[in-house]
Amino acid sequence: MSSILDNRPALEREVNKVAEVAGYLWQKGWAERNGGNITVNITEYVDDAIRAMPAIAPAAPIGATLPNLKGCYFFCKGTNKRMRDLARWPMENGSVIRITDDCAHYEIIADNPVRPTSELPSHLAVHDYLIGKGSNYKASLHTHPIELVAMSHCKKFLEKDVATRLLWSMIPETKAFCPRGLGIIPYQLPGSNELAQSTIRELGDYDVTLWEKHGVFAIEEDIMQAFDQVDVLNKSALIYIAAKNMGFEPDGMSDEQMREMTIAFNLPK
Ligand code: 2HA
Ligand code: ZN
Repeated sequence: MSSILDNRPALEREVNKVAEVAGYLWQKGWAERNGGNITVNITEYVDDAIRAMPAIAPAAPIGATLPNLKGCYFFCKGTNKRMRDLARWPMENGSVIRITDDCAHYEIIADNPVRPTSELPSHLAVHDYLIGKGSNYKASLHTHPIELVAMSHCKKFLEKDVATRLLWSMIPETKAFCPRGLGIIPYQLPGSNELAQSTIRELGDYDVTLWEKHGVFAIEEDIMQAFDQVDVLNKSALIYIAAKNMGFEPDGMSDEQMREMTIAFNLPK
C-alpha cells in the first residue's frame, strides 16, 4: 500500500520520531492501554501533492474555531490506539489531518481513516496558541509518568513552583535541561475545554505542565525534545522517591549550588 511518507524523507523522519517516543512511553510504563496522546505540526513538510490529496473521511468538528490553524497539517495519534502499537505501525495507529478553511473542522487525508486523539481539542488549541505567538515549537505530548502523577496527589507539590524547585535540586541537569520548570494545572475533566484553557495559560511560563492526578502535557520543537523534558523531570522525581524509600528526606542541592549552576549554564533565574 502506498503511504504519504513515500519519497518524503523529512516527513518520514518526523513520524519515525513519534514512533520511537511512543515506544519509550510504553517501556517506561507511562502509556497503559490507550493512555496519552501525541500531535505534531507537520505543515512545513507539506508539498502541493499533499495539498491536493482528498479527504478520506468526512470532515469532523474540532469543537472550537482556531484561526491560526488555517492550512495547517498535523500527525496525530489515533483515539483509542495504543502507544505500543503506534511505535511499530505509526500510520495504522495515527493519521495526517488537515484543518479546513473555516478553522473549525479537520479532515483525515492519510494513510488510513484513523480518528485522532480524544484530547484533540486541547492539542489543537495549544498549537493555535503556539503559532499565534510565533513559537517554533511543533510537538505536543500528553502522557502519564508514574512518579510525577504520584507527586500530584500531594497538596504541597501543587503549590506554585514547589515541585519545580524540589525537582531542580535533585540533580544539576534538571534545571539545565528544563529551565522553565513544571507548571501545575488543578484537576479538570480529561478532554475538556477547561483543561485546554488552563494548560495554555500555564504554557506561557512553562514547557511542561502537570495535570493534577492525571499526567503531564509538554511542548517542544520536536517530539523527542518534548519527551526529554518529561523524562528529565520524572528522573528527578525518581531520585526524590528513592531517597524517601531509603528512609530520609533528600537534602537537595543548596541555594548556593543552584546559584552557581544557574550562572555557569546561563539559565533564567
Ligand atoms: O487519550 O490519556 O487523557 C488518552 C488520554 C486522555
Ligand atoms: Zn491522559
